[in-house]
Amino acid sequence: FKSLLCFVPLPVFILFLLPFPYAHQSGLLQKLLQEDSTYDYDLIVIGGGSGGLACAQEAAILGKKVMVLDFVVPSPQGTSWGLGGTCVNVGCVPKKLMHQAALLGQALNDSRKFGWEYVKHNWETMTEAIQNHISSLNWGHRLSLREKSVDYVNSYGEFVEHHRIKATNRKGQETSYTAAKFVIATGERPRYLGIQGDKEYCITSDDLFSLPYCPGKTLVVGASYVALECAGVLTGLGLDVTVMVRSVLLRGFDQEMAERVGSYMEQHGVKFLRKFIPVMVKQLEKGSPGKLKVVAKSTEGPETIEGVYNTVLLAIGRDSCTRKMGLDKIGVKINKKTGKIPVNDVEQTNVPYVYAVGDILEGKLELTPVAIQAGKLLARRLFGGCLEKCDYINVPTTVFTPLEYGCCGLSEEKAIEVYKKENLEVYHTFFWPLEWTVAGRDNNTCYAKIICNKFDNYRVIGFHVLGPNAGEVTQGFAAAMKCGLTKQLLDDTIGIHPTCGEVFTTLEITKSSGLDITQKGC
Ligand code: FAD
Ligand code: NA7
Repeated sequence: FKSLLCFVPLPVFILFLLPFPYAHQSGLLQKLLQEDSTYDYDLIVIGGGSGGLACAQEAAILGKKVMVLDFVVPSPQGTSWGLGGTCVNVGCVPKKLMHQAALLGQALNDSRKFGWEYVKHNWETMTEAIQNHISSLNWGHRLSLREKSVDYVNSYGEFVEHHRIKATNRKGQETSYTAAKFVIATGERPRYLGIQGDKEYCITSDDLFSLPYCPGKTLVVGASYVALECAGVLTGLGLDVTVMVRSVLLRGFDQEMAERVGSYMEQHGVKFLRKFIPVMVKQLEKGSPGKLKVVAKSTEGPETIEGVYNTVLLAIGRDSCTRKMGLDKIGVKINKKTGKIPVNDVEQTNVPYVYAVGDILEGKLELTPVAIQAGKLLARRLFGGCLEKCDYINVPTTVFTPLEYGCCGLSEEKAIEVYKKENLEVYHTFFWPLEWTVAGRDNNTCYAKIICNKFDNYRVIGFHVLGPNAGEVTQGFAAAMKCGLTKQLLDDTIGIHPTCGEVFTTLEITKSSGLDITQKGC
């Protein structure tokens, strides 16, 4: 029975047998049900991050016997952390708190115009406060699992045979557990360049937020959102920061917006080295921070350059944690190149009793709320009789660069690719937040853009905003887009004055008209 059950989920198998009275009379059905209950757990979740914790807790609320395994392999620099996964420990939470520290620096600058005196920043005070907050979140997660009777095991999970995993703890002790169903939610870890000196001397976002000393003059390698956010934070804290860009900024995002993000950063102190990649990192001096020499080569020709930095931060992408967990032993398919796991629309892998959520999914968004939603709904479908699937369309997100960029729906490039340029109308404008006027901050920098499908009642299919609190602004409009937001509905909405969000209720100028969008006043 066990080998059969590896390929056909039990409920489906039982349904299939129901019309056969023999199955019932002979006790076959009962045996199958007993087989299911002979596992240690109804569900084992591997990975205690955003997706895994959400799924495990929901399954426990629905009365199931659940275990979560979470284990952090220390970074090459030796950094490690507690329960909660990337977002809580080395992602969204410390990143947004450091972004806030940088914004406060900007506000302090502004405040001088309003009569306040300047104060200095202290890296250690900031990281200590942030790490204390993270510890409280780690503790909160443990408590929450205990309250819901979810067994939490701080061990590395690895499949050894069908329905069975081996859990290895920090001391190397191994225990084995079985479950009827498994959810893989192991997330990703930062990638390294594979050049001389990278693992020895470079740090990643895994190390930055708990770095015990101020990183000093920093080279950030990579140009995606993690790279630009980290570069923005460090510049905002007063450090000398250079970003080494291999090709474009924010690949996958609207490129007009990406360039606007970059040019604001450039105007506010971030240096960009475009079309270069590092080929060697050499230590010149030890220390906290020490001194590193970086040799880089052009992506367009034979030119090489050198630079000396205190810290080199790699943000060149993340690798899925799927290759060292015995997935081959039970036949779960992964994309050999990316390590991502393909799933169907109910987050089921090719092995029916094994599911996956979060960053490791192929072709899905890598965001905490997406992982949480997918994990929660998966548990409800598996154990609560619910049918709702995770909707991966029109997911809003925000890049927390010094000037925040929020978006929902399609980039202009993608919209043109899908709908063709002639079927679209793009409305846009610059805007000047009132708070920026007295502070003397740049006019004609904040920017709003919507992309509408002319042949679907001018439905808004892309929403983009570059400005203060873009995350807060975007969230509400994302809900409106879920409800089918059109240009007319935006025009019919009365704005809140004076805010940044109100700009979307008064958009008049189309991009195709070529009319001037610069602002003369607030
Ligand atoms: P994770 O949260 O990564 O959790 C996976 C857990 O599984 C980890 O604890 C890992 O150690 C553990 N694990 C791995 N393998 C095993 C194993 N074999 N056995 C046991 N445990 C294992 N998202 C946003 O929505 N907003 C943001 O602002 C944002 N900012 C980010 C900033 C940075 C710097 C980074 C790196 C990410 C950011 N993200 C943000 C993305 C967000 O953190 C991820 O999308 C989210 O954490 C994914 O959740 P997950 O459950 O897939 O995996
Ligand atoms: P991404 O989104 O995968 O982007 C990687 C960035 O690093 C991107 O700008 C790449 O440039 C650049 N890159 C990749 N390899 C190299 C090398 N070898 N040298 C120089 N630059 C390189 O990674 P992130 O870490 O920012 O984010 C990944 C996920 O983590 C994200 O979705 C969140 O969930 C958190 P390219 O454009 O390819 O030329």
